[in-house]
Amino acid sequence: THSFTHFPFSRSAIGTFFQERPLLRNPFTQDALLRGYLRRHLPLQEVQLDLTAFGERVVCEIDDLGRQCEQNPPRLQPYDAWGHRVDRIITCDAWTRMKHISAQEGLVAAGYERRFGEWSRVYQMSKLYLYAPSAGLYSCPLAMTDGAAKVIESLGMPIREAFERLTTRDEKRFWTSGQWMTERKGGSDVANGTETVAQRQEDGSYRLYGFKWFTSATDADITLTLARITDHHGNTTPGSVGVSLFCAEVWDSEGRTNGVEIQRLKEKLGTRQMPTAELLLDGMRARLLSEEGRGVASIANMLTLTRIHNTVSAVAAMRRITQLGREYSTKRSVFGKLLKDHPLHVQTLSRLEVETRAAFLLMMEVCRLLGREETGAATERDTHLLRLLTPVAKLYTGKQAVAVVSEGLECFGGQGYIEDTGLPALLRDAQVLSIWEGTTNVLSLDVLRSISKSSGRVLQAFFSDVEERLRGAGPALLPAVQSLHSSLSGLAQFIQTAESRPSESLQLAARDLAYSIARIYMGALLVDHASWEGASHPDVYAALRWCENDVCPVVSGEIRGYYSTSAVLSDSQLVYQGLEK
Ligand code: UCC
Ligand code: FAD
Repeated sequence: THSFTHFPFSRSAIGTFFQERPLLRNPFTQDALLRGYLRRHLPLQEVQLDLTAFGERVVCEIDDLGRQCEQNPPRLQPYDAWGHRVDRIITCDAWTRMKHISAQEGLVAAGYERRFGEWSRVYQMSKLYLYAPSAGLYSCPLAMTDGAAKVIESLGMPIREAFERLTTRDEKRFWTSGQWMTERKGGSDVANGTETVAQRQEDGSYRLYGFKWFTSATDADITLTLARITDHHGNTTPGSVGVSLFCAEVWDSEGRTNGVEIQRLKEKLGTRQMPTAELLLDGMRARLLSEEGRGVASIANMLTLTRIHNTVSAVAAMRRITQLGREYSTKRSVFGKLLKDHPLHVQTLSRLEVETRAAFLLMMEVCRLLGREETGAATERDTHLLRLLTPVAKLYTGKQAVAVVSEGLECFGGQGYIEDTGLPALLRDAQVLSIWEGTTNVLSLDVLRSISKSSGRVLQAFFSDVEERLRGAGPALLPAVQSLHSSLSGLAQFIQTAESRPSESLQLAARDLAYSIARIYMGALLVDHASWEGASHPDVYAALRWCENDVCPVVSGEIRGYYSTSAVLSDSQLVYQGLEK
């Protein structure tokens, strides 16, 4: 029964019912799996306290700054009032605050201070995982900054000051880096796409001339970029062997660009919080970082880091939408009861939760392996697994994030589609995660590359690691273990035939193979986590649920003939039917 002192709507134009909003609560204290994972692997009070405090800062300060970045996107001022080129990128104060906070909180530094030894990357990435969905895409420059620091470190610190600035906690000294690889001819095919040339100067530096088609967070202090060194006659070497890696400062102390004209800022579906520009390099002064012709191989270290960051952002987006979705279900009442009391709605959330948990454990495993590699603790198997799982995690979670966030938005009904709830931005920003840093197909081919370059040792590492993880499982997990064992043997059979396949057929199978590796490994990690003595019933349930899916799609693809020559023809006829010549 309702009692009104007057009729609803009589004095007010908008009625009396207002839906309570879903509150962002401390993303660390609310995250049972993250807490469980750290209890198991890094049970330090110091870590606990830092992440709790940081989670609080995300809620009370950072989330609002992230929204401000979305509402005040960057602008380009190409000229001053008198017609002089100024090439200024104007960003909002919140974006600058994000830079300061990132330094203070050591969001890059923690990876290099190595305070927690081989667990330092797990600690750093846990923090970034809490930060990313509220960061207004500041997670992007941090990814590239981390990648640049890694490259510089791995090349023996040729530019010590830059390394020190990229990894400092001092906000006044902190630098970020860009990663300019993509040109108009190709972002995936860098070896053929790179047209930028580098002319050697008398002092040993270079000047770069070319056009960079996508440069994100262009307000960065320095950048790593690729170019072809010209010989005395101005000629360059085509292909990958002609590409070298350079480092350049983007601005001088007066804020003028270093031989760069900013052509325009891109108008993007998402990631609107940060500038992404097209740049004409017109004599940009740069320093050669790699050996001549080793540019692609040398930037691979950066790609490893940025792909891991991409994975962290993808999983973080899934976790954010599931946290907000379940929160909302305790506040929204429909058909006479709260959403949380509608089992079908809870089943929907539960499916998202399983996806998020599997993705989380894969992300953490890659971070753990990275930390081990960087502290000399990695076994040969760890190194192979890191090489394999980096592209696998990036390609799988990038896609998964879009699906989970999209379903997650639906959990808010119409409100999920409303801009100023902040929810739609999560979906927009997730869509890029499968495109940049290597598209799904390009990374699937990178998985093949990692396998073939190691003469099968990468796969051996994978099989033995999965088997080891399944060995410790208790009886409650038996159906999951059986499903994974049968998938493993299906995968092994597929791989046995791989050597005799034409390369086109292998390429056709690459995506399904990468998905199979991802799903099997995620299953093994879920089983492993659920077998830990501190595991809970939901941990076991998540493992069982995950393994009920088809975790090895490459086997079903093979049975259906997806990778045969006739499939190539049929796919082509299907796709191009009706296309006018
Ligand atoms: O998109 C970008 C920035 C976005 C903003 C940052 C966001 C970060 C996340 C934030 C979250 C919010 S930057 C652009 C990213 N671009 C790409 O990822 C390029 C995609 N294309 C590829 O990945 C290709 O596979 C290439 C370009 C890396 C290689 O193609 P090729 O030319 O066919 O390569 P090759 O000839 O097979 O390889 C050349 C060398 C080989 O070494 P050597 O010469 O010793 O045999 C390869 O083994 O590079 C080595 N290599 C690798 N090494 C290639 N890929 C790798 C790898 N992944 N790891 C180790
Ligand atoms: P293409 O290579 O033309 O790909 C087109 C399609 O072909 C894709 O679906 C791809 O999967 C498929 N494909 C390509 N090769 C193969 C193959 N061999 N087999 C099967 N399929 C294939 N780049 C930078 O260097 N620095 C940046 O800071 C940066 N920021 C970005 C920001 C945003 C918002 C976006 C959207 C992009 C950014 N990029 C940046 C560029 C990005 O890395 C490239 O767009 C991406 O790598 C793909 O390259 P491409 O656009 O040339 O696509």
